[in-house]
Amino acid sequence: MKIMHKLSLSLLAMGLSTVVAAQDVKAKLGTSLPETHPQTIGARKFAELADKKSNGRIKITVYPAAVLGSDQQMQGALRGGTQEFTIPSTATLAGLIKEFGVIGLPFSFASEKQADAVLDGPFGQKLLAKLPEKDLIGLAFWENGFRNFTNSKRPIVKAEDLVGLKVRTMQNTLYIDLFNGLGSNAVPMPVNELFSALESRAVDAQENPFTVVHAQKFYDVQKYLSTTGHAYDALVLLASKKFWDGLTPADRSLLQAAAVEATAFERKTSRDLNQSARADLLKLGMVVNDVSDAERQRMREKLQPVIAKHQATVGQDTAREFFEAIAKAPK
Ligand code: EAX
Repeated sequence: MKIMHKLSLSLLAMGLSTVVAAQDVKAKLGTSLPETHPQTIGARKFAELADKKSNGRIKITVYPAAVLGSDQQMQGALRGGTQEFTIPSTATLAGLIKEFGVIGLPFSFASEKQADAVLDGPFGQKLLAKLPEKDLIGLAFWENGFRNFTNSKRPIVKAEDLVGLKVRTMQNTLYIDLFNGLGSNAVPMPVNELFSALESRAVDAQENPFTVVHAQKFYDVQKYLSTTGHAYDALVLLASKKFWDGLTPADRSLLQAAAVEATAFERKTSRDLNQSARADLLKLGMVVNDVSDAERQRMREKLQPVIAKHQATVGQDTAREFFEAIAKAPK
């Protein structure tokens, strides 16, 4: 009798341990920018929060600076289920889901506050809802920031100064048309190939927020920084749908809570660093000029055909909803 009693107790204990113990989760998160950029600083925060909220059960390892590949290669790895998270510019998603291209329409957002309101509101959530059909889960929009222009030839004081420059752009038809529309020669490439292209003068110019110029050390190969602020660039915290579907509902809620906290942290980090980066870039020897509102307006007017073309590309309904959301959002 005693043996049966012991056996039933051990079976019960095994059963309970199987029911109670949730699985350990291991995940890879790749970013395209260096340790010092908010994209990777935010990624480490997200991993730290997931670890803390799961009492060490969920381990997300962060691989910075395109160690796991370019933004678009990592999106492919998520879709294939061989990588779990990445945080690209939404512009690099537009080839996969055309509606994401609307965020980068030039001169759309007036402030980060307005961008937050639109991206965190119904319009942004509608965009994120399009990701699962491409085997991706969008957890949150993060910030890259307003994109400015750097080059090795001359200050960009007026629109005509862009004419003839070879400009690296993201691999996104809107950005290619944007700079060709201003008379430059657009050269699309992943950001992890950009420093050497600038150093070898394969390209004269690029455009990115101050934080990217600083984190990628573009000040070593670019003399002029001109504050065109021609587009706001959002990032998106992406998960692999194959990975996500394999999680328990409790772990999905835990990671969503970690994403909310990490989003607020990343946006604050981005804004703080963007302020200090401009002053640092001056100290690091860049010649910085503010492009006047009048000249930015002239660029916007010159770009009307490009903006009209890409409103059609993203879909007129999407474009209309986007501008309606902007009109309603606080500046
Ligand atoms: O993914 O490719 C770019 O210029 C982007 O700003 C950046 O890498 C974010």
